[in-house]
Amino acid sequence: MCHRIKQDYSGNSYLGLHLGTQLFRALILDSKLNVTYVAQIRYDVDLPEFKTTNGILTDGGPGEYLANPVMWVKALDMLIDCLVKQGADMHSVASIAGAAQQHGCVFWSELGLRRLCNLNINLRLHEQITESAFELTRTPTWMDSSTDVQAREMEHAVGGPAELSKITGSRAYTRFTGPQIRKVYTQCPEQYQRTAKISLISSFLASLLIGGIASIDYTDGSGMNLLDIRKKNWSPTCLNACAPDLGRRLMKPIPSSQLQGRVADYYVKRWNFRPDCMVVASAGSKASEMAGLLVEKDFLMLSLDTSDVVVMPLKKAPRLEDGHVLCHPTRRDEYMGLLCFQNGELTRRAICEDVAGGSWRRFYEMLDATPPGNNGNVAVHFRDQEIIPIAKGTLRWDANINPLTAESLRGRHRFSAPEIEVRALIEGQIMHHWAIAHEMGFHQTPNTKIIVVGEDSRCQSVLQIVADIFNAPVYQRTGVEVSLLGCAFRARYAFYEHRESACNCQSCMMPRGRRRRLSYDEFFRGVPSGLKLAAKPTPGCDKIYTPLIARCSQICQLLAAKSSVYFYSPVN
Ligand code: XUL
Repeated sequence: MCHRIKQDYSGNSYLGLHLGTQLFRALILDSKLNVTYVAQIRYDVDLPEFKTTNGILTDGGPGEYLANPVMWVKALDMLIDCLVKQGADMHSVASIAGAAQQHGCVFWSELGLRRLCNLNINLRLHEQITESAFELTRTPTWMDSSTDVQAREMEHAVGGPAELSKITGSRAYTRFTGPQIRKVYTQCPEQYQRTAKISLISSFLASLLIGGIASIDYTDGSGMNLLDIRKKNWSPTCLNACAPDLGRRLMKPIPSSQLQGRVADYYVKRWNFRPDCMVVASAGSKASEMAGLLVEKDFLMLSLDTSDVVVMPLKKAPRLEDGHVLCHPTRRDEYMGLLCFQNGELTRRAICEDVAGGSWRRFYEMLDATPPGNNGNVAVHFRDQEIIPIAKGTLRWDANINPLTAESLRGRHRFSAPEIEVRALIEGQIMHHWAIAHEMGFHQTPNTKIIVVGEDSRCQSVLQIVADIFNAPVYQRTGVEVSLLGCAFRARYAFYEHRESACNCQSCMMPRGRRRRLSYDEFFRGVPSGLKLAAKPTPGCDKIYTPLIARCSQICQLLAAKSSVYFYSPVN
């Protein structure tokens, strides 16, 4: 008799955890995929003792954006407590999947490994996974851009940026984990020597859950400049270009749907998790957004969040000069294209502080008080060093600036009204995203949907600007944050997959057609994606934006040319 028929899974629930830059969030779905509990920890507010600004320590050297991993450990402890206090029954959780901000990493000490593998039920997580569990208590995050030298060294060692991109899907980027590990190896060799294991932030989360070192999944491994994205294994050439003996400090990479193991006994005893609760590989945050969307084709996702990110599904892995090709989270041997822009929400927030005293309501009213195209006023704000192009600085042009004059280098100091500043910022960001996506080979068809997600997708006027600049319909999702949902969906699917593969009974083997496991897309087909049409392009909008996009690209080129003096130090 088939245990699938015998067993009743209707009481099961599925836990998603997302360790983001500013927030750590949790979500529980019941067996019908209804959201039953959500909880969140905002590091700046709920963990003030770690003294972060927007979840990050920015008091390091130039370009350094770091975090104390103990903060994330404590946040996990508090988050589960919070779910339990709300009444969540952790015993119903059949499986857990996580996601995290990409690229950042954690250097485990020998002591840390011992403590992780022997979690003590009498202590809270952060009382045992303390600073001594790590060789670096200020560990790099995705915002860090302090590894320009190491990035160029890695490219040089593998035979150039194109070769590195051919293997790993990206040329070397400062925030990618390989250059970050190389910086630790060259600048803190003793700490590197003592490091027992290196986790990405995502696999660090899974490690805390299983009480042992978890593997890095293919999606997040693709953001390291170390994974051969076609062979799905660490590239020996890239490992050698990064640091000695690196292979033994990393676990073998695994598919995102693979189980890491069962939840550690600690969670069973402390919060009443069931002993067979499965922990699935954690993935990168954008891969998790892809998994949460439940849209199969003809779309581009624009995530307006701490970073702004463009993500698109790819059947094959193209060779890119810039931008990233990552393994797809839910489709074997498929990929996703990713473009990340450093100047997203934090830049919008800084301008909002500046012109509207921090009031988003006032900020968006200002946006509404200006016409599409802003009468030719356009600005590019790379307050933090931008990723594509590598550039820093702000440049404002009004309609009178001639790009071929010296004036174009200085631009305007300020626009004549704060409203113009607001529209110039938003339009400048979206035009830049459009231009780079097209440079990277994004082809729009008449069926293309632009799906806008993230914290800053709440404003209708912003969505209208996206529709007009992309000249395509814009869709928005209702409900909980898509990355978090992606985690819970992946947990649900992994439970299904595991159950299917564990079953060898006669009724499952016959007829043969019934034995075929549903793909992720098939499994969730019919589940509402929560997408709704949010904005249609205004007729004639291309006449306004086509010339403005050209001017915006000229501004970006000028900023990149100016910045190259300060930021590029090619390796001989
Ligand atoms: C993507 C990237 C950021 C982080 C933020 O490459 O660096 O989007 O993933 O979580």
